[in-house]
Amino acid sequence: MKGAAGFLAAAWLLIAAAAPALAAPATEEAAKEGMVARYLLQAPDGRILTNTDFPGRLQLITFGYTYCPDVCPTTLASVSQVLKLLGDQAGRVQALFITVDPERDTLAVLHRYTEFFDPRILGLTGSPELVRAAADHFQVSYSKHLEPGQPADRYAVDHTAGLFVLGPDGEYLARFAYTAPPEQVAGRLRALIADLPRSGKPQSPRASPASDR
Ligand SMILES: [Cu+2]
Repeated sequence: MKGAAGFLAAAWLLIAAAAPALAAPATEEAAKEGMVARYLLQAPDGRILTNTDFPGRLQLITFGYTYCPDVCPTTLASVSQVLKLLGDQAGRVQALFITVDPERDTLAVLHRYTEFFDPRILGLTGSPELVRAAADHFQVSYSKHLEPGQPADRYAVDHTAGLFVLGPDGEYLARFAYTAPPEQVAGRLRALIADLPRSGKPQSPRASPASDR
């Protein structure tokens, strides 16, 4: 698993490096009508987390599963690259990987998987019902597929790909196709971070008058 993910991450970086600077494709997508950015799930350290539990920070969310052969490794390698591009500002963003395969993606499995890509990525899971509820809110669909002749636990899970960005109050802000270049995602996040209230420094109306000029 580690080897395969590492290979995919390396392949992805090669592709990204070789891509010529063409016009940016339309990779930021409009929100679907009726989409609600809401979840109630569990992190590997046992914390129960909801979409409002990261006040003052952005959330960069993707749905997937650790046995995913291609899309999820590509997406998480991209998220890792986005965090690197953000540098010091990466602390204003919480990256989250929500499993759509809670039966196999235990807390320990999730933790090992996300840590491989970037220790700052937090895996989230829950009961099948809570995972389904979160996916339904985000209008992410997923379904199991078993190839004939394969053991029952060797199923694949087809799932909606892409990245969601939530704002400082846990509300939906933006959505990207999973093919969005990390530079584009990082650029958009930087602009959103610039609009965040300064953490820990309440904005005083009596700030230095010089700052008004
Ligand atoms: Cu996947």
